[in-house]
Amino acid sequence: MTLALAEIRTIATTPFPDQRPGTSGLRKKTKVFQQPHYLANFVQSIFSSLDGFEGKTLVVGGDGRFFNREAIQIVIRMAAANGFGEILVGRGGILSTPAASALIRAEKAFGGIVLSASHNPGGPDADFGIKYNISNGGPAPEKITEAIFAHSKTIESYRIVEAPDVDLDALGETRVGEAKVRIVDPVAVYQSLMETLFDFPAIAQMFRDGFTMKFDAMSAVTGPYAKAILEGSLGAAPGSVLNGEPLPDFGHHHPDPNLVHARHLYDLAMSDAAPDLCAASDGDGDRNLVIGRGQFVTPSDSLAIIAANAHLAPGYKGGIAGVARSMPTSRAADRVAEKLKIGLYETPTGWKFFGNLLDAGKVTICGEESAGAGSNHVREKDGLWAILMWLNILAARKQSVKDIVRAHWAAFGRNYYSRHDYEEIASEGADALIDGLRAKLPGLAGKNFGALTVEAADDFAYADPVDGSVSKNQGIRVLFADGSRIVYRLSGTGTAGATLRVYIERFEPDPAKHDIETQAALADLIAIAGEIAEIRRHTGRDTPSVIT
Ligand code: G16
Repeated sequence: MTLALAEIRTIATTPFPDQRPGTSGLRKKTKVFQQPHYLANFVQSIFSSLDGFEGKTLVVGGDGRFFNREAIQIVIRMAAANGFGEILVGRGGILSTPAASALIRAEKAFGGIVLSASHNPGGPDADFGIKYNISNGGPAPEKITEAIFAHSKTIESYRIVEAPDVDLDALGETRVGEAKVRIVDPVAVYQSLMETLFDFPAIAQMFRDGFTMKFDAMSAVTGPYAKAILEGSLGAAPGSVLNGEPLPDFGHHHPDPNLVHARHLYDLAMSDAAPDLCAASDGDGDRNLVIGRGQFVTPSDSLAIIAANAHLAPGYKGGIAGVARSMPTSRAADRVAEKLKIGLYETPTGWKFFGNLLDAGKVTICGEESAGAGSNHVREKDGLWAILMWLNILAARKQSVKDIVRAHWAAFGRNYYSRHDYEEIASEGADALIDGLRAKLPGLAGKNFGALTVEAADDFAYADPVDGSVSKNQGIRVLFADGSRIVYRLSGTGTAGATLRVYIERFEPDPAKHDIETQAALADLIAIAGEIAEIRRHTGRDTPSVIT
């Protein structure tokens, strides 16, 4: 027996009952992950669900939040003990989610482990998370996440190498047990990929011509990427990147680039001092926020506008094969797909559902209402990619964000859209609300609510057109005869109680009616949404906690 093999220890453990991955991996309070064996049980359950990785490469990195470094040391030692041949780790334990996806693909790795709770706050009293990505660079599909959960319920032991901590800050190679551990630059591969997709010289020229922007990295993972690309390669003025240093507690902020947690950017964009573009990304770098001077762009509109203009970027100049959006995302993109005569796919919430469509070449661009957009360049949504795409479109069209959005609405109509979140409500009330809705579904069609008539109502189910797998119970849809829509679902990413999400949408073709304030434009539907689901009775809340 070699010395390395002798260092492998098998540790006895008992199952934790709560390790079922949600919308995007396992997310829990940090203190839950810090319990003895908790993280190790889940990591072993991942490895036990996989076949054929002996001697192959695993990519490991995270968003830099509290417990990131400790978790990475555990993952490295367990990956070595389980038989991976090489472990690639982003320097400092840093890899944004899209950069991890890019690295898995570029290195032809077997898969990757990303330590992140995304846009959830970080710190000892906040959240932590872990997810497994497969060899295409994308989140593990349900078949694998369910296998991981099954293993986690019966686990009796895990394997780990006895070894000192790896120096995560020194580029280069070392060994842990029999595995090679390579610490790599977390930015380089991602940056080169972006250079192949976008017209960097044209964007740089736009900055030289006086274009101004503020990008808020929210003290999370995108700081190093944004500084290298925006201020480095593209020549945005120094100071264009705000909060560019990843901090373990994200500077006590909530790294969610929405109108609540990035309110300061919205206020700046609406002020006299507004730069041409305000943008932000989230904890792990996969979400994006885009606000032009005087013009917020909803994620759903952003997806539609990107789809309509992607051909202006060199990486997409041949056109796009199709567009996919999550079911609750507005149907603005559908109108673009119709005009371009390309496929439009409606999937359940969760980026993992886009993987098969991208791999099969059915779609090029994907997006979600939850501030996510991306393309076939990786298999995750990608915050900086979306912002670079916008910069490319702005450089090519030589118009403002506001003019581009207005012109888009004039050409395609406007989908007024809003999401109302009721966060941290009691799980019993949330379940009762959804059960109550399901019970009402058969009787809703044909019912009138004010001037609106329900045309159809169902619980969304998705049959994957590539592998035929079926995912049921993916959100309650109430569809009205005028094309309006209300969707209800419970979030799969929260870590306390339940979060009810209500998605409300109304289509307005008339450009003369494109200037109504969103909540006012949706007021009748908002009231109907409360009435149908009896939101107040089930949640005890009069108003949502977050409106986006
Ligand atoms: C994750 C998923 C997204 C999903 C979002 C919201 O994003 O990757 O696909 O749309 O959560 O999910 P839910 O409505 O279930 O909370 P992220 O940025 O948190 O990884």
